[in-house]
Amino acid sequence: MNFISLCSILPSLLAFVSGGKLPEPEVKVEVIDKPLMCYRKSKYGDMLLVHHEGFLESNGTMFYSSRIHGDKNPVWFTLGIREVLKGWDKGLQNMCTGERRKLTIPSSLAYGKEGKGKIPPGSTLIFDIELLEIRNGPRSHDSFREMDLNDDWKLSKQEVKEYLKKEFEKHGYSPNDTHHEVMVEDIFKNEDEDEDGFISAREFTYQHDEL
Ligand SMILES: *[C@@H]1O[C@H](CO)[C@@H](O)[C@H](O)[C@H]1NC(C)=O
Ligand SMILES: *[C@@H]1O[C@H](CO)[C@@H](O)[C@H](O)[C@H]1NC(C)=O
Ligand SMILES: [Ca+2]
Ligand SMILES: [Ca+2]
Repeated sequence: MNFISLCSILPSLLAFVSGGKLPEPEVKVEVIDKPLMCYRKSKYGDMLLVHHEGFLESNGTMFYSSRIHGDKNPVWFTLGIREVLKGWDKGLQNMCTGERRKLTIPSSLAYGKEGKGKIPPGSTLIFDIELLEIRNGPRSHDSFREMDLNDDWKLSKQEVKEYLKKEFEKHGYSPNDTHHEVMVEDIFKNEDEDEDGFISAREFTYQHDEL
């Protein structure tokens, strides 16, 4: 086989080798209402205050409304750290204060094959979400992503150490393994709240009250 024909079949060969992976499921985003003025758009790491209603796509039943259920107050959450459904993290970016969106979320980005409570297994969900306020997250989402070298959404001691080393070098200090290890132990003592040996995105984002 010559080079040219190899090039022409290579893409399909690669697609085959990678196991015909299904495309990443997507959230369908529809803007219901958008304010005239938009001073700030939501991004990963921001804290968002929302009112929301959730419906089953199958028959339109509303399974939750923050205006009716619970304490009837809107809820705060941090965007992009999987504190909420994956479909919310994907579907609520670049949103203006005062904007209302309808999200159609496939089950794989919601409660999956198991379902939950009133939500049957494999349910596609529809949410009507109104963004009331955006605030700065307590810590930068970007720096977490930068430190999380293997993208497993938690920081190992090794990853934190690598980060310290880089920071030291950036500021003109020579790295010192012993010193970094002491620092890492210190950091984990404060941040690894559940003591599982990792700093999760949530542990990272919410700083603990200083004693
Ligand atoms: C809608 O579907 C859910 C789950 O299958 C079921 O519990 C509920 O009774 C249905 N509601 C109506 C109005 O059919
Ligand atoms: C490295 O750090 C340790 C602990 O802070 C210190 O005792 C040691 O002198 C340092 N080594 C160097 C080469 O700077
Ligand atoms: Ca990691
Ligand atoms: Ca932990």
